[in-house]
Amino acid sequence: MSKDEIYAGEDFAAEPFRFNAAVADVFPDMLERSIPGYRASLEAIGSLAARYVTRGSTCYDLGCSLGAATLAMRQAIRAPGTRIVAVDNSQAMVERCRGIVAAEMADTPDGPDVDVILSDIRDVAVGDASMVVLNYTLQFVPPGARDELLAGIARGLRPGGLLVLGEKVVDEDPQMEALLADLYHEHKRRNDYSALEIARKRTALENVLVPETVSAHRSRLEAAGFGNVAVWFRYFNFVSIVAIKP
Ligand code: GEK
Repeated sequence: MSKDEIYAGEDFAAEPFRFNAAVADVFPDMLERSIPGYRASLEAIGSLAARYVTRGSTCYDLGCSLGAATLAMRQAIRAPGTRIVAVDNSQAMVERCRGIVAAEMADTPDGPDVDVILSDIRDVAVGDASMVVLNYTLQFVPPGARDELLAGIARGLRPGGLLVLGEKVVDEDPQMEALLADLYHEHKRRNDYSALEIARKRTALENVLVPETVSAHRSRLEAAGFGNVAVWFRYFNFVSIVAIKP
C-alpha cells in the first residue's frame, strides 16, 4: 500500500483538494490514517448488507472511490439475484475501482454483479434499492444539492431499505468543536502525518469538504422520508448514521 505523502513534499502546490490520480494511488493509506473508524464503517456496512439486502434488489455505493464499501457489501450479501451499482465522478478512482472489482468478481463469480459507473451521484436514478451507501461522500456534495439527493435516494429505496451515511461533522458547541478538532489533529499526528501536512490538507479541503452538524443530517433525513434514524458510530468528529425507509 503506497504511503500518502501528498502534502509532505517540497514541490507541493497549494490548490483545492481533488480526487486525481495522485490521490487515487495512495487512497487506502490516506483513508486508514485520516478517517477515524474507517475500517469499522466498512465492517458495519458488511453486517448491514447481510441483514438488509433483499432478493432481486439493487445496492448503491455512491462515491465508491476504490470500491471498499462495494466489496464489503458484495462479500456479505446472501440474498439471491442482487446487483451493486458503484458510482464515482473521479476518472482516476473509477479506473482503479473497475480493476479491483473485476479481480474480486473473477475470484468469487457467484457473488452479485457490480457495475462501476463514472458519473456525478446527483445524476444517478436510484431505483428498486434495498441498501444505499454514502460513506464519507455527501460531505463533498455542494450543500444546496444535498436535500434533493437524499430525497431521491429515499424514493428509490424499497420499504424497509437502508441508507448508511458516513460523514465528517461539526459540533454545534464551538468549544466542543475546538476540542474534537484538536483530538483529531492529535490522532493524525499519531498516524504519522506532520503538523505541516495536516495544516496544508486542512487548507486544501476548505470549501471542498463542507461538514454539517448531526442534527442537520437528522433533519434532512427525516424530511427526505426516512423513518428510523440512528447514529451508530462516532469517533471525534466522524459519524456514521443508519436510516431506514418506512
Ligand atoms: C469508501 N466511499 O472507501 N459524484 C460522484 N462522486 C463524488 C462526488 C459526486 N458529486 N463528490 C465526491 N465524489 C468511499 C470513500 S471518498 C471519502 C469516499 C474521502 C467522490 C470522490 O471522487 C471520492 O472518490 C469519494 O466521493 C469520497 O468507503 O476521500 O474522504
